Amino acid sequence: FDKARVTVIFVLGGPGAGKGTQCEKLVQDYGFAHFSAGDLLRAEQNRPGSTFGAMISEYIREGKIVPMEVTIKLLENAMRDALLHPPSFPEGSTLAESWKDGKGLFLIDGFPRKMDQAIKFDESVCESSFVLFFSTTEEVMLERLMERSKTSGREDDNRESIVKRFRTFVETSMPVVDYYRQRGKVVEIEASPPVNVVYANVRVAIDQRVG
Ligand code: UP5
Ligand code: MG
Repeated sequence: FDKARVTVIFVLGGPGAGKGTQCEKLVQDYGFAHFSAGDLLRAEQNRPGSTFGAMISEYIREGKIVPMEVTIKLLENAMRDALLHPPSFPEGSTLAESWKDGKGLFLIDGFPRKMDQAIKFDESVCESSFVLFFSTTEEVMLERLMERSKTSGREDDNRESIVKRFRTFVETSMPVVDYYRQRGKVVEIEASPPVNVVYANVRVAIDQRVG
């Protein structure tokens, strides 16, 4: 992707930290296209005719990272499609206009979460402007995910999978956050407070860096 035409913000944080919740709000208020790597993988898993369905399902239940080729391809396709057919946004989304000039604004949620993905995406797709990193405790995340499990239907919202997801996050995904932190790219947001308090801090970070 032409760096002048796309702005990419990576949204990272542990399982249940609130990445998806905060991204939804940013989509409404600013006019970002939001792509959750996990959502794209779940859609691919359920797509009739997909050759990856069983593999993805197995990885997600085990809390492991799906081989990067699959995830990067899904993200690239989604981004390309959004540039060709810009999403529509509510009246007043402050940055929505830029899509009309052929510019794309992307929130990439839950990716990259392994070093190989980070390096490959930066090299072959696009470098991110910065990383929004939501940090909170496992206690908070566990409580949120157990509550969500009552209605989410996600096959990884059970205690056994959640513990595995936490382990992968610490061992495999935190090194990615640290890698970007060393490059001065990480904006860390305390994610334990109520949604709107977290969001107020997110807005400050976005307003300072995008627009
Ligand atoms: N909630 C949110 N914010 C709250 C707040 N401030 N106060 C109180 N409650 C709050 O939120 C979780 C729940 O908490 C919701 O019920 C919400 O209302 C509440 P959500 O916004 O959904 O959190 P999020 O961080 O998005 O949690 P999610 O479960 O989606 O994170 P994961 O990172 O675990 O899941 P993801 O979908 O990104 O990935 C799933 C799996 O896909 C991975 O484990 C992996 O196996 C695979 N994957 C890959 O292989 N490669 C990738 O690149 C990406 C994923
Ligand atoms: Mg999510």
